[in-house]
Parts: sequence; C-alpha cells; structure tokens
Amino acid sequence: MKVLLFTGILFFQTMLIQGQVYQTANKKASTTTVKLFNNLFRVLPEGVLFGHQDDLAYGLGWEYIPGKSVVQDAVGEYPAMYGWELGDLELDAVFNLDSVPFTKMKQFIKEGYNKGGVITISWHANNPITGKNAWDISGNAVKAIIPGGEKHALYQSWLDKVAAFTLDLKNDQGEYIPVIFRPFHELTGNWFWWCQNVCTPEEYKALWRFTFDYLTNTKQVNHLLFAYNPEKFETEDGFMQYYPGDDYVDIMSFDFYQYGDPSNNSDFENTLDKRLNILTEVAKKHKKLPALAETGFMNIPYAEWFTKKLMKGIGNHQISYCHLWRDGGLVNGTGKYRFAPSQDHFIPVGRDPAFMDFYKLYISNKFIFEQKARDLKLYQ
Ligand code: BMA
Repeated sequence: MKVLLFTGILFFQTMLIQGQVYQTANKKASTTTVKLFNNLFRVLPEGVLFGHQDDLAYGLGWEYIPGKSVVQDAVGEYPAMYGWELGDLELDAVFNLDSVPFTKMKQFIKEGYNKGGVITISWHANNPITGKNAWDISGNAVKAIIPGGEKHALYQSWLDKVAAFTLDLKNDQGEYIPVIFRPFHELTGNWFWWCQNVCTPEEYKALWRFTFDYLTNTKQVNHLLFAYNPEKFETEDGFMQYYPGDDYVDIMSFDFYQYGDPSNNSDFENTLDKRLNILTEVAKKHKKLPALAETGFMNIPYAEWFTKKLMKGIGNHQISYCHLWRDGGLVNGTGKYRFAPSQDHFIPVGRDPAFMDFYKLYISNKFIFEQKARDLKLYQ
C-alpha cells in the first residue's frame, strides 16, 4: 500500500514538474494508461508517431513471418504505432475480417508494446440487424443496439467479446497493455451502419456512451483510451456534431486519404492542413490529443506522395500520430494493394518507386519510429 502510495505521489509530482496533468476520460484508467496519455502530450513537440495497420502480420506476398514488418522492410526500423482490427470478433470468429487470427493479433500487440510502440484498435463490426458487414447501411442499426433497442442484448454480448479480447492483453509484468480504441470511425461518411446518414447525433452519442460505460464500468476494462474519429468535416461544428462529450473521449482524430491525381493540384495538402488547423485547435480547447488516425494513397501512384503531399499537409502541426492504412497482401486472396512502399516481388520494377520518398520522410526528423518511441519511454 505504502509503495503504491509512493509511486502514485512520484508519478503525480513528475506530471506536475512537466506542467499540465491530463485527465483520461475513464477516471479509473490504469496507471500505465494514464502515463501513456500524459506522455503522448509531453512528446507532442518531439514529432509525430508513425503507425501502420497490420504491420507485423503481413505485406505484399508474405504473411506471419516472425519479426518481419512492412515498415522495417522499407526503412530498417519498426514503426512507433501498430494498428489492429477487431471486425468479426463479435461473431466468435477465429480470424478477423482481413483474415488475421485473433490469437496471433494478441501476440503482435504484445510484440509492438514490447518494442515501446503504441497500440491502436479499430472495429469494423458487422451490421447487428442484417448480419451483413460494416458497410451494410440498411436498417436503423444504431437505434437498435442502444439501450431500449431490440438488438441491445446482442450488442452487449459483442462488447463482452471485445472486453474479453482486451483483458487478454497483458505485458510480461501482468499489467494490461494500453490500447487506443477507435470504434465507429468515419462517422461523417455514408458507408458504415453508424454513419451520419443512418443515425442521428443523439443515437450515435448514446451508442458511444453506452459502449464506454459498459466497457469501463460493467467489464472493468480500464486500459483503453477512446478515439473519436470523423472523416470529412469543414468546420469545428462539423467535427463536433457527433462528439459524445469530454468525459467519453481521449483522442480527437480524423481519417483522410488521397484520391485522384495529385500531380496537378494541391487539394490534398491544403485540405489536410485546413482540417489539422481545426483539429488541433479543438483538441487544445478540450484537452484531448489530436491525431491523424488513417491516411494513405492506395498503391502510391505518385512517387513523391509522402513528402510532397502527406508531410506538406502535416507541416508544423503538432499531432500525436499519423497512421498509414494496411497493405492488402495475399492474406485475403484478392485485391493486392499497398499503402506503405514495398520491396516485394509483386512490384515489377523491383523497388517501389515511392521507396526513396518514404525514406526521406523517415529521416526528416518530423516523425517518430521505434527507436525514438522507445527512448521517449511512453509507458513510464
Ligand atoms: C478497409 C479496407 C478493408 C478492410 C477494412 C478493415 O478500409 O482495408 O479491406 O477489411 O479496412 O481493416
């Protein structure tokens, strides 16, 4: 007890010395989770943590090779953030919707954490009314699963599975590994059953709050940081329209992808800059961490995309992390594509044309990869 009290006081003092103490939305968040949250604020001026979805699991033409990583293959160093996806966990499936076995995912999460990296999890849950996938927008699914809805009990049973998965994530000392949980993302789009075209702000907020309360109170999952994550928005009001409240959110983020031909216009970097302006302002006001939760240019047809578009758009904005989406490799059979440069044999010219440019981003000093993340001791 004495030791615990002493550690608590020491921790609090450290935070005071460093200035502001940031409060996690979950007041019962584990010490490690609170430390991560505060450290992410502390390191904001140090650079942007670079992340990649499914990085340790597969890339173009390979899967599940111990120690292999898409980012490490490209630049010689692992990323600072690892993203994973829970879709189909709610069905008791062995594999997620992208064919990653959940048992392996748990190991990868531990591996990334042991390297000093940050873990984030998304959830493309199936439509609870139709049983079809997350992109099926038929029915009033959100209304059906919030308290009072006819599928509420089903949704609770899904959260039981999410809780069981996350409660299985422990480090070597037996402590829970903190996870940035990003459910019901891209809500300002029109393609998921939780998007703004198929649910009202009140329904969405009720869903978020129930999810938060059920996980943290009923299931005692106290190692999650919650990330709110619209896609398109043009104003602060637009960003905040579905925001469930400061007591339910730790991270404010958005997703933004490149489409079309970026060689003859500045749309991507201009819009990214504009949205990051809004995001960083609103995050500061609410004492939340700002982040770019998903980005990329599928197959990187513009070889200088990383420096001329992504880095340019991010500019000097202080954001916590920038997370590149997954490479669709052989894992689900079809649709091979990549968001990170690959040296794989599927690229006919040998080395990816975007490789050098990605390397420039790597050595730019604006981004944090494995080594620096470890040195920054994000969990201490
Ligand atoms: C999407 C695509 C899908 C994938 C989903 C969940 O954006 O990459 O292929 O199933 O994310 O990871």
